[in-house]
Amino acid sequence: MPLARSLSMTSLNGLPQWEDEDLPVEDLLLFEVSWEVTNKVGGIYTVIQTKAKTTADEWGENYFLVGPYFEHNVKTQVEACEPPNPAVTKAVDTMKSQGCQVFFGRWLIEGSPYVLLFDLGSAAWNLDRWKSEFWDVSNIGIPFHDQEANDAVIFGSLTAWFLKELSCQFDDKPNVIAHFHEWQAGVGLILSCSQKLPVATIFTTHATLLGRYLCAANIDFYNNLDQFLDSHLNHSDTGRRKGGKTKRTKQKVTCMFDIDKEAGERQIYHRYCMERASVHCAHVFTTVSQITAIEAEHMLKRNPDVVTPNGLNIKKFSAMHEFQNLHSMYKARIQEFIRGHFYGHLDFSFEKTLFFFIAGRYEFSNKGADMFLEALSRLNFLLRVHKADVTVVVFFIMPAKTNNFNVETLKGQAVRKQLWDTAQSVKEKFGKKLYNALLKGEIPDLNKIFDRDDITVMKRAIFSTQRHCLPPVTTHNMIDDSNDPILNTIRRIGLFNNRTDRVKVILHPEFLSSTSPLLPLDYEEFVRGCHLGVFPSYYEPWGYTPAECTVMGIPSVTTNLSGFGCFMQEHVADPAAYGIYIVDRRFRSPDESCNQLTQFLYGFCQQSRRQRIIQRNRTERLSDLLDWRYLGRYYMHARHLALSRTFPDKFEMEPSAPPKTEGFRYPRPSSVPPSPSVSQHSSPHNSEGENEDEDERYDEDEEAERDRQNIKSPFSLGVLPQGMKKQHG
Ligand code: U2F
Ligand code: UDP
Ligand code: G6P
Repeated sequence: MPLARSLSMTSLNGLPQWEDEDLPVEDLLLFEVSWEVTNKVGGIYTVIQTKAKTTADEWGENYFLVGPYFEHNVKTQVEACEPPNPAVTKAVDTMKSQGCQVFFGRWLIEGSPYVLLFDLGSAAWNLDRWKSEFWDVSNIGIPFHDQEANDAVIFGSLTAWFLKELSCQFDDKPNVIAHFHEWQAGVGLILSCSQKLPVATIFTTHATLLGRYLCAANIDFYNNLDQFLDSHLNHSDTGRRKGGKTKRTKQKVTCMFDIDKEAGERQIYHRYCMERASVHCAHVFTTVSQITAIEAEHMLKRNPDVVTPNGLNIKKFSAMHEFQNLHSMYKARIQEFIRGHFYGHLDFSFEKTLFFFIAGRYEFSNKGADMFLEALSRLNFLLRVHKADVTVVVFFIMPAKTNNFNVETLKGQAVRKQLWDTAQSVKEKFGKKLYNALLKGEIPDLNKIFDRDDITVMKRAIFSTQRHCLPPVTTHNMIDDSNDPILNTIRRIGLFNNRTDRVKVILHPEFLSSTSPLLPLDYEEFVRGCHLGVFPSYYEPWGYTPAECTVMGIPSVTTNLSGFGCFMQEHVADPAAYGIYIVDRRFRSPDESCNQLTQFLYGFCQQSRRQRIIQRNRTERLSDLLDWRYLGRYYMHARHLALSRTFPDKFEMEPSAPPKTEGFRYPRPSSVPPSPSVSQHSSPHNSEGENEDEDERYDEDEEAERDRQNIKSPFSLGVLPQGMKKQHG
C-alpha cells in the first residue's frame, strides 16, 4: 500500500543501532524471490514493496526481485528495461532461447528495484518433467489438481535454472545471495541446494502452513505446541548422556498431534513438505516474529537463525500534525457515507460517533472477528446501561464472495444525494432572494423567504428518507449469506443496527477502493479517517494492519499472539498509553480475553476528543520503531550470516553477533502516570474541554522531545541492548 514517502530525518531518534560490517555489495548480487513480487496477494507483497527502497539504497544496481509474470500486473506497475548486468542478460537470453518468456524491468515503486518476472504459461509444458525431477531430489509428489503447488514447481524450476545459468558464468566473484520468501518460492531453493549451486540462500517464512490451518480449526494451538511430533520419529529422546554420547531410546510415546497426519488430513501434506524442505535446505532460516519462531521450531523443526520483523517505509510529513488533519478530512468522508447508510435513522450525533474497523483476509477466527463481534455485543450492552451518548460504527472490511452492492445500500446513498441536491436548489433560491433583499437595503422576512413550492419540495425530500427497514448490516449481496460466519454471528448476538443500539455494524465484504461508488476511499484514506483499528487475531505471524495504523497515527488493538503485538510489548513500556492495546489471548481463557477487549473498547469510548488527539500523536511517534531503515538491519544480518556460512573463506562473522530484538524499550510517555496494572490501559490525562485542541499541541511537542531524550539515555550511559554494538561516533 502506498505508505511510502520520503523520510526527512537523518537519525532514527535514538533507536538502538548496531554495527554489522558493511558488505562489499559491489562484489555481490542479491536476488529476492517471491510469488508476491509485483503481485498482490496478501501481506508478503507489503513486505517486499515497502522494503524495496531501503534494500535498493544499499544494493543499487545489484538488487533484483524475482517473481511471476502476470500481464495485468506488468502493464500497471512495471517499466521494461535492459538488465544492467551482462551476466543477468546472458542468463535471461539463454532461457529465452529455450522458449521461456522472461520479462525484465523496473518496478515503479519507491526505490525502483529491478524485477525479473517468469511467464509460467510459456514454461508450463515442462511441468511433468520438472515434477519428476523435483520428486527425484526431494521425494515430494505434487498432486495433479493442486494448481498453486504446480505453479510453485514451475516458478521454482525457472528460478533455479536462472541461478544456475547465472552462477556458471562466475569464477571468484560476484557472489550471489538468493533470498526466498514462503513455500511458493521454496522449490527454487530446494533445487539450488540439490544442484549445489554456489549461492548463499535465505528462507523467510511469514507463517507456517500447518499453524494457519490448525488455528483456523479452533485447536488450542499454543498450549499444545510441544505435542506436535513427526510420526516417523515417534520416539522419545531421553537425551541422557553416557560417556559423552547421547542415548536415544526408541520408545513409542503418545503425542496428541502427528504432524504428517494433520497435514495429510487437510490435503496439504505435499505443500507442508515443500515448506519444511525449504526451511532445512536454506543456509539461513528466518521468521517474521518471535511467535512464529516458536511455531516454526515445533511445526518445521528448525529454530530460525534470525528473526526479521516486518517494517514499513515511513515518511514524516514536514508539518508535524499533518496526519491529524488527514484524520479529520477522511473522517468527514466516512461520515458522508454514514449519512446515506443510516438515512432515516440519523438520531446520533457525529460529534460523538467513533469509527472502529477490522480489515484483512477473511479468516473468521484467525483474524479474531469472532472475538471482536462478541466484544461488540458486550460493548453495546455497557454503553446502553450506562446511557452513554457515544455511538460506535464498526466496519468489517473482509473480502467474501458477493454479487455486487445491495439495493438498500445503494438506495441510501441515492437518498443522501437527493437530499443534498434539494438543499442545494433551495439554497440557491434562498440565496437569490436574500441577495435581492440586501440590494434593496432590507433584511428579508425569514418567515416568507420560502414559498409554498420550496416547503413542498423539502417535505417530499424528508418523506423520502422514511424507511421501513433497519439500515443494512452488509453493503453487498452475499453469495453464501446463510453460512457467512460474520452474518451468522450478528444474527445470533442481534446487532441489527436498531435505533437503541449504540454499536452499529457494517460488513463491507470487499477491499476498499477510491473508485467505489459507495465508499470512494482507498484503504489508507479509510484507515486515517477511523478512530481505532481492532485486530484481535489468534493466528497472526506479524499482522501489518495494526502496524499500518500505528504509522498513520491511528490507535489499534492487537494481541500477544500476533508478531506485531509481541514486538510492541517488548519495545514499549506502556503500549496502551501509545494507543497500542494488546489483548492477552495467550494466557487467558477466551472469555477473559473477550472481557479485556471489551474493556479496551469501552475505555476508548470514554476518552474525550482531546485525549484521542494526544493519543494519536503518541501512536504516530512509534513510527520510527517500524521503519525499514531500522528493521532492515535484521535482513542485512541474515544476508551476512548466509554469506559467512556459504563462503566462509571470504566472509567472516563473529558467531555471537546476531542483533536481538529484545533489550530496548520506549519509555512511558513522560506526562502519564504509570498504569497500575498491565490490564488497565493508561489514557492520556483527562481534561474536560472537548474543543481545546490547540493548547495541548505544544505540551505534546514538549512531551515528545522529552521522550526522545529518554530513549537516548541508555546509550549515553553505555548500556547497550544485548547483541548490539555501540553506534559509530
Ligand atoms: C501473512 O499475511 P496476511 O496476508 O494474512 O496478512 P496481513 O499482515 O494482515 O496483511 C493484509 C494486507 O492487506 C492490506 C493491508 C495489509 O498490507 O494493508 N489491505 C488492503 O490492501 N486493503 C484492505 O481493504 C484491507 C487490507 C501473515 F499472516 C501476516 O501476519 C504477516 O504480516 C504477513 C507478512 O509477513 O504475512
Ligand atoms: N491543528 C491541525 N493541524 C495542524 C496543526 C494543528 O488541525 O497541522 C489544530 C487542530 O485543530 C487540532 C489542534 O490543532 O485540533 C491541536 O491538535 P494537535 O494535533 O496539536 O494535538 P495535540 O498536540 O493538542 O494533542
Ligand atoms: C484532528 C484534527 C482536529 C479534530 C480532531 C478530531 O486532530 O486536527 O481538528 O478536532 O482530529 O478528532 P476525533 O478523534 O474526534 O475524530
